[in-house]
Amino acid sequence: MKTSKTKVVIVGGGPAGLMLSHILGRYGIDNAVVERHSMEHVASRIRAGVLEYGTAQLLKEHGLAERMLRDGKAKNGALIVWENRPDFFIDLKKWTGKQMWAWGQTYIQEDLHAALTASGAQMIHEAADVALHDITDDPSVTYVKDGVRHQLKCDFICGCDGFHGPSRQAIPLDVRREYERVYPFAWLGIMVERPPLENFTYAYHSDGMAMAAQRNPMLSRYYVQTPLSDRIEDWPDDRFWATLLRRLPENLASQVQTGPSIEKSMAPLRSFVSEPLRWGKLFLAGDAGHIVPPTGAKGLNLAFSDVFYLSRALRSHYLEGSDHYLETYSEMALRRIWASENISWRLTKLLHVFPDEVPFDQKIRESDYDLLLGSEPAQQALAHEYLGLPFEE
Ligand code: RFL
Ligand code: PHB
Repeated sequence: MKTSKTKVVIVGGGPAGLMLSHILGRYGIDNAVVERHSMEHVASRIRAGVLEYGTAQLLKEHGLAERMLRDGKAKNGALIVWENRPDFFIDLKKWTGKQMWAWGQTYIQEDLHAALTASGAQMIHEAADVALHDITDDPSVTYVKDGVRHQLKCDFICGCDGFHGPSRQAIPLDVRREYERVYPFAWLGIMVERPPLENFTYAYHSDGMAMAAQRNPMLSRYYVQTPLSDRIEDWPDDRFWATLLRRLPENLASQVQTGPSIEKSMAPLRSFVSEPLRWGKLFLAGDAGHIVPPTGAKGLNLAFSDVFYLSRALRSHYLEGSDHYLETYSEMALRRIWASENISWRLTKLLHVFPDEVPFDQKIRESDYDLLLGSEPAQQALAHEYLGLPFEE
């Protein structure tokens, strides 16, 4: 076994892991990223497309916003459309004075990889059998690369290895509390090389939700709610487009430019939080500690706010000799996480048809929407929640 030492081992090289490595590198804190897949595999996963104001600020602050500012699009909010009811715009600009950004997770991943490569950061891709050891005392991470077993000794382990990674599982069951809601439907998403609709648009329809998203002037992303039991093979492009167009109001359906999908994927919806986010010298960040359904566009943004809190805590520890932020990391990050869980759950409930619902549920849903249409305080509250809470001091 080959043994080496660093200060912080980051398990997982998704957006949370690479962003954490990038920021720690800028603070001069030695770290290594250990990722199971190849960079190409990680970068090919099509996911988020909406960046909160705070996420965009974090990218700017750390020299990663050049491409977003050039090729991304600042947006004033998102649109909700509703079968037989007026449209509603979640007006971030009006109620918060701030904007969000249309910018893809895959581009951020590419820029992070390029920045880390340029700075000579330690990124170990295609690492097999990654395991965490001795977390409360003398932590280390082992892995196998090209048939050779390695051990990385460290001061801290940051678990940024997503929902299925080993980090959360390393926290004993009698310490870990998990809160979960699994939804009885999925989102089927497609990517198409056609100009998008002007607005990110969530559509409520009695057949199920539909959504229009965007990546750039020639790349659109669309989603439809499907039963959990459906498979991608059940959804040839023709069926997808017919479903999407039926669920959108006529004025928007007529603007959608259809075409052959270049990617198609299915995601079950889940709300999940694991508490606490720290155990001994292990800290969880991003999807490793929590999952939101995509309806609020919060997953990547939460991963980045965790990374903000965790990088500040490690900087304080190494550069200022204070452990205050390490001690409060879990509690502080969880406050923001639960706020995002809350809005993601409420938007999911508002916009989807649940297979087991009764007419009462539909009446409540319509009443929730009518409240939004008619109440400025409700509009203002939703705008603040969709924008995302500010990072805590
Ligand atoms: P990731 O991206 O899952 O990365 C975790 C990394 O850990 C690696 N890993 C391991 N490495 C070593 N050893 C092991 N044993 C390992 N096991 C796993 C994995 O290979 C992977 O590279 O987690 P991270 O970094 O926390 O980032 C989270 C975000 O990716 C996620 O929250 C968002 O994509 C969620 N999401 C959205 N978020 C937004 O903020 N705005 C959106 O508009 C948005 N849209 C979406 C979304 C997620 C979606 N899906 C597919 C779930 C739309 C969809 C459809
Ligand atoms: C996306 O751009 O893929 C996207 C945007 C907003 C959401 C979910 C997904 O709520």
